[in-house]
Amino acid sequence: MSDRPKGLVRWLTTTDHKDIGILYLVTALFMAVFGGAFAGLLRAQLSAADLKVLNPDLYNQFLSMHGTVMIFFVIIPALAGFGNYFVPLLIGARDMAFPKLNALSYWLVIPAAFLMFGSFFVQGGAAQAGWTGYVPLASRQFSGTAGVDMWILGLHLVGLSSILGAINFLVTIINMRAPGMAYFKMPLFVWTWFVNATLILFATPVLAGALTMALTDRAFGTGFFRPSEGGDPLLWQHLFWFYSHPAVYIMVLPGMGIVSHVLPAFSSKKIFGYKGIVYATAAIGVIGFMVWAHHMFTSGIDPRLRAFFAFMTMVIAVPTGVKIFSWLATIWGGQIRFTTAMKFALGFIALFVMGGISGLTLAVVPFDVQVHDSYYVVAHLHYVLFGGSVMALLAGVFFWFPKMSGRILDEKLGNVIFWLIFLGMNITFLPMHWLGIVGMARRIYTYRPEFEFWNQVASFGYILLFAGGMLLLYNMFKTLRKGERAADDPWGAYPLQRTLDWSVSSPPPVENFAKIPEIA
Ligand code: HEM
Ligand SMILES: [Cu+2]
Repeated sequence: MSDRPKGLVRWLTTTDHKDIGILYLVTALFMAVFGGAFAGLLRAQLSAADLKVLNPDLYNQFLSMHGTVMIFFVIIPALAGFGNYFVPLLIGARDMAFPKLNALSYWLVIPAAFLMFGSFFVQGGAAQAGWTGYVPLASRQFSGTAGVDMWILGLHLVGLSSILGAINFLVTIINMRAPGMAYFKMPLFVWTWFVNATLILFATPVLAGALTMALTDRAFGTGFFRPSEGGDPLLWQHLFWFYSHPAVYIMVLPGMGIVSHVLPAFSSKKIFGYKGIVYATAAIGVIGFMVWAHHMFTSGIDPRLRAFFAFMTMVIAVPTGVKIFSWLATIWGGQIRFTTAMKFALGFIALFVMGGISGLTLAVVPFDVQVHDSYYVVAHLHYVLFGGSVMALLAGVFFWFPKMSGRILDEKLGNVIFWLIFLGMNITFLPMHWLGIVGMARRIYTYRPEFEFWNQVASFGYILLFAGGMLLLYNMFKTLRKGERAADDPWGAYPLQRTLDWSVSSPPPVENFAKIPEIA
């Protein structure tokens, strides 16, 4: 047990779910620095009309890579990091079901990242077809250089990583729960990963198939997406969004799980409506597969299909609403402690609700037709992804850092970080709703002068976000070196919640439990 290797060898050879969780999290943080820097370049170019910070080609490359990196290399791996670290702990297991497979899932991300970032240095540069890789833009005809091929292969690898990870999560959760932990006794973070892994298993292979078809169209002249060969570019959109809509839930469900631990812990109450949240999570998972064509309202699909997808998109607000009300009822009348984690969890609710409401407006076909491919969509997607996933992740960072490192992040700095990020996020993305409504197009490297004012505001917001991000990194380094030591249960969450993460030392020992706990 205690004879595991030290230093670099440990990290290169580890199969401990906690080490792998940390590897995922550190990788995601590292990628966030790049993804965030790309965003800074975009915002610099857009900080005034007719600037020449980036040329159009480079703008498109950074835009495509920013979206791809943030989604596939930041949010998804970070959630997998928390999942790897905490799912086994929370169900009272010693590790994931397949520890070596788990290590493989992590290590697949590294060559994928090399393919993505390496593509900037090949002839023609990185992919320019957006993170959605729409054909024919991503076809050989319009993107003939290697960038798109590397993008496809990189996504293949991260997709494989997620699929293997999902299998591991499912087998772990189904088979390795401690005696007495019935399904309806599982902590909510475990439930969200259970549903999430199922989503990944149904959705990600479809993406892999679509990517393979795009690759053979490009390399071997097949015609899946080429009308001249009897194919159809719309097929790409169907397959892509059949994955990517569920993917937005893949990116938010575990975040909701984190929030479902943080809110009760700092309200001194139990979560309100546990079973309702479980059913709502499952319902979101199912309905999430019936809404993908809301991304295709302007692509000429049958109006009756549009009506169906508009309706289903609105239906999904119901289980989401159930969760929001459960969270609000959880904090209602509680003794609230405004720790940094709690602030991020509350910020998550506020921003996610706003993203959800703009999503509802986009479900209204005539409105979507007006604002399609405008900044309104960019605003909406950032409220959901930044406001949803990233805020929840940051809540998780402040909540679980003591468990993982044995030290508590500086709360005074945490407060500043929260406000920089919360205000920065709103200052950056709120004005984009108005820009979109008045007609500023998405994915364009410059704009007409009348759009300048709100773009300047948005770019100013980036500076706040940047400062918040840097301060977070500083807080982590500082805390790791000489932060306050954490007790087993630094937040006093155990007596009421009884989740097993707080029942072991901080950080937990190898194999987590000296004796597998029995759940009463
Ligand atoms: C983890 C958080 C983030 C995620 C998941 C994310 C995701 C995305 C995605 C998918 C796109 C492509 C949008 C499109 O298809 O038109 C995009 C575009 C963009 N993002 Fe982000 N982003 C994040 C954070 C940020 C931040 C912090 C900023 C800057 C403050 C930012 C600024 C931009 C800009 C300027 C664009 C280009 C929009 C355009 O030209 O159409 N993003 N982001
Ligand atoms: Cu969608």
